[in-house]
Amino acid sequence: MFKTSTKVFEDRREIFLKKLNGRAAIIPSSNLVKHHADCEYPFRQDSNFWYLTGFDEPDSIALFLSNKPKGERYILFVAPKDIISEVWHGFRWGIEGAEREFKADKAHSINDFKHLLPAYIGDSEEIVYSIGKNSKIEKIVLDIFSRQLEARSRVGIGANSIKSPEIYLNEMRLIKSDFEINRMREATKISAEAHELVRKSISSKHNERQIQGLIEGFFLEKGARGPAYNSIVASGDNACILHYTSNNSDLTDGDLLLVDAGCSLIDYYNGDITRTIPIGGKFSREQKLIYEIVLEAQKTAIKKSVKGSTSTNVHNAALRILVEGLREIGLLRGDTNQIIEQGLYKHLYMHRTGHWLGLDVHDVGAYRMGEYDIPLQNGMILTVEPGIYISDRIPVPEGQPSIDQKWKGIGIRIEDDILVNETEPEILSIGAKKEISDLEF
Ligand SMILES: [Mn+2]
Repeated sequence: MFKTSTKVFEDRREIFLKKLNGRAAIIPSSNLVKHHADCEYPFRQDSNFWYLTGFDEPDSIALFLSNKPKGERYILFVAPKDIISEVWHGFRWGIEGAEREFKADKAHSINDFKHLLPAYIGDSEEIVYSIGKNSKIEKIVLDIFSRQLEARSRVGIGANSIKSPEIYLNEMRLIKSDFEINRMREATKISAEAHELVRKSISSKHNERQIQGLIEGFFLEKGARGPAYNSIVASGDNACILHYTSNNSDLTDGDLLLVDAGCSLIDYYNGDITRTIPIGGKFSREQKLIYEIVLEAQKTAIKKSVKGSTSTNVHNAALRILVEGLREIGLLRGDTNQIIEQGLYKHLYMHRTGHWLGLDVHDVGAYRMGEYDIPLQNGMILTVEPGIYISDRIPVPEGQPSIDQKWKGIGIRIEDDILVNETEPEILSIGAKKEISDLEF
């Protein structure tokens, strides 16, 4: 039932059609996925389909015919109106709704896709379709493509290759428009407020699951769709498991609590924030030393998140501070450059410092083209999230100091969402406090 401004999507379709330059693009929606018995996971629309259509139903396909005149270029295949089915599963816009409300030049029933597609794409030189994502639609597309390929040798027209839509869409989605920046401000604001709620009420909570409930309940209360990804609520040593989502341990005074959580708005824009706070209100000496290193690494890396810099620069800036800090406290040994070049820090810091953020939490777009790093540009949004994770799960590399018991079980990550601007980087998640003086009570 949900519908947002149509203009935004019309503008995107115009740009996409121009980029297609004569090609025909087929972009399917997501489908419902079975959870158990006859229950499904909550529906999550395909980000590319959403980006171009704003249509929030499964069983749909958008067809873009860039070689056709205006008014015949945007075709939607949707689930037709069906009163009985709608009584069970909810409202559908149907064929008329797809044309009237979502501005399709022409809409059809999804059941007619197979029969109508050949005539629509018959005179396009190239098909644009993402292979490997939707086996049911893919079979139809490849069948029609191979038949046309065969006929092409006789009739002289028809597609002779398939190209990925990601080539065009990733580039578009990587640079956020003013509309998108506003939506990202909203997603990151709600996400930051949820982290503040945790900070302020941690002493009244007894286990990780209650913290998860607090955060995700807040997302819903604020009108978001829910969490953007499985919330990580990891106390003590659990924080050393990067994708810990069991969230079923009791909180212990003296431990740290790492929370990595963000909301997904109703139109799928996402926040992604991590904070690590002392459960009893006081950092131990060791926890504080590690926290200070990670915080300094993060602040330095954020400063590098400016126009003309690269995501590699951002990562390297954080990495250097982490390695130097760990050397100073005796958890790494040797020359900083050598430690970095030989990866001798990877038992303590084993991930990159950030990723693009947008409609996908790990948003689309290249970070480099082979050896060439993509320069940061205005309108890009990235996370900056260095961390240190001290456990004995990964063996200490040869020549590096063994880890004293007092450090073990400390896992710290600090993550903010950054908009690259003409001047200073804008910290979208600034509302979530991270100074030691704010976290202790
Ligand atoms: Mn992240």
